[in-house]
Amino acid sequence: MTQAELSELVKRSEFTPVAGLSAEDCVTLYYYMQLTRTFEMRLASFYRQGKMVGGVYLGTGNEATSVGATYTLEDRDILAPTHRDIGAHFVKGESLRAMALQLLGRAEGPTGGKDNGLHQGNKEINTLGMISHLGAMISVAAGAALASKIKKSGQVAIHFIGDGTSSIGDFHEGLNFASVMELPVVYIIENNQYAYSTPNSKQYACDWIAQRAHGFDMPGIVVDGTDVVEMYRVTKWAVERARRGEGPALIESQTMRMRGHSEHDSADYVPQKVMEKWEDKDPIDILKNYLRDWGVLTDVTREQIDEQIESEVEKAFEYALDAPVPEGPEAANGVYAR
Ligand SMILES: Cc1ncc(C[n+]2csc(CCOP(=O)(O)OP(=O)(O)O)c2C)c(N)n1
Ligand SMILES: [Mg+2]
Repeated sequence: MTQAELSELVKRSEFTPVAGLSAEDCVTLYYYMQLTRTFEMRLASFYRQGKMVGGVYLGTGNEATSVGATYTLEDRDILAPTHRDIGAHFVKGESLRAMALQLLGRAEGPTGGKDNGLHQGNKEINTLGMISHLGAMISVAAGAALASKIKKSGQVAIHFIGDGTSSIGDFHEGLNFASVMELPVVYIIENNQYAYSTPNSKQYACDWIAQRAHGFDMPGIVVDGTDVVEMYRVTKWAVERARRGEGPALIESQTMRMRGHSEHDSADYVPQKVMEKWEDKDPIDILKNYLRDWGVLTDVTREQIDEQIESEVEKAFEYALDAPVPEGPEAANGVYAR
């Protein structure tokens, strides 16, 4: 849906902006979070139907983090997403069709059907393609911020990092470099409590990963990552600070990976009680309640948005499912093999 279409649906009520977000902004955030959930649930069923192969990593529970943080960016800014951030790609301007073609490995997709993960970047919207090696993009995001500083382009970069990824050496090297060079980059830890089957208690000994920021002499802030408004507010502060030339920041979003590591994983190692506790903090439900309590959207209007999202997602996948995969010889072009 376009911004104009969404704005039309906003209930004309007295609304005091929260965290600098207008009523229209709040509805747009809802649109992107619900779009992400709907799109990803289709992927989950495609995987079960054998229509998708390989790893299918969903961001269920991470929507407020990736959507809320990315919503702070200007068009010129740089997004370095990770494997839970389909929502961030959408906010930055990636089309549903391109994303559907990519994830179904179609020839017309951004990687020509050579890959079906979130490894695509898009120069038009300043999104960097990630690689799977955890931690490798931390220095790449710092490098993009260094280029911005040298060119005086005013661009800020944000990069998402998993809790498990924060244990990798590259994390310390990258954050140290960013701080020493006073780079305009904001690192966001998506602390979703698990790295595959490893719980946080086996990952780090400190209370918060954000505490490490002080060792690099940058701000370290812990945020309730199930609350999109909080996520936006804190990230906005860090992005504006970085744009003023005051250097990097580390934000730790506390949230939960509500599904397995990938769709093959039942996550039966997560205690039932832990999952139930987080189910009560579903980021989309929290925003729905805000919208209702603030008088911004009636439930009926919100359901209209949901229906519209269903049809947009349906259309994108209908196109992608009909689109061809790359032909034999072309499928091997540009692909490294032993
Ligand atoms: C260097 C490296 N080691 C291991 C892996 C395999 N691997 C991929 S994702 C993942 C878990 C990452 O956990 P986290 O950083 O917390 O992100 P999450 O998946 O929980 O969002 C692992 C171990 C990898 N891709 N790269
Ligand atoms: Mg994790």
